[in-house]
Amino acid sequence: MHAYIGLGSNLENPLAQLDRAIETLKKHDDLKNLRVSSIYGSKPVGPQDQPDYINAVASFDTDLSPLALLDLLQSIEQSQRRVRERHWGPRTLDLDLLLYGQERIQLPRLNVPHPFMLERGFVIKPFSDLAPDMLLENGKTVTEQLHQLDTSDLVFIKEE
Ligand code: A4P
Ligand code: MG
Repeated sequence: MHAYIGLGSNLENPLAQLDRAIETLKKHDDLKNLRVSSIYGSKPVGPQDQPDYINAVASFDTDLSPLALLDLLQSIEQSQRRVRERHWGPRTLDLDLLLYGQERIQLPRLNVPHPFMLERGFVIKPFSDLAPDMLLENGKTVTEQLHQLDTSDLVFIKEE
């Protein structure tokens, strides 16, 4: 299955957090053909009294089931000592499963496609680096969706 994940960090040297997570993903035997977008900075969505974020999107092929993949993402978050304090609050590493092929998954632990991905410039912009012409669930291409969003606070940080 071809999967897309979102990576985010706003604590404890965010660039190093993302680089470390990407290295872990690259080395993992169950993930093949890993591709990573550029990294972008943005203002926090949600509570404003927290540092700015950096975000990226990665894609890969995997035979892991959706829940096994979620377990893997959560174990990587844990290994980078993510502090889970409050909803939408600051974090050392956030890994969200955005898409798992075309599947729609509604489980207590897992909602795919990620419920907020279409509204978030910090997801759709890096997504458009990897798959600009891909059709989203609303029938728009990633590029068309990007043009609907306010991305004025997004800054390019670096190419992976
Ligand atoms: N879960 C359900 N669906 C998924 C999925 N598709 N991928 C469950 C990953 N996890 C999923 O997530 C809580 C639970 O969601 C997990 O245990 C999993 O079983 P969490 O990451 O532990 O908790 P959270 O922080 O309360 O919420 P959430 O929904 O992950 O927050 P978001 O949506 O990730 O928002 N602003 C900017 N600029 N950039 C950001 O990256 N991120 C957030 C966090 C807020 N503002 C931001 C950013
Ligand atoms: Mg999350």
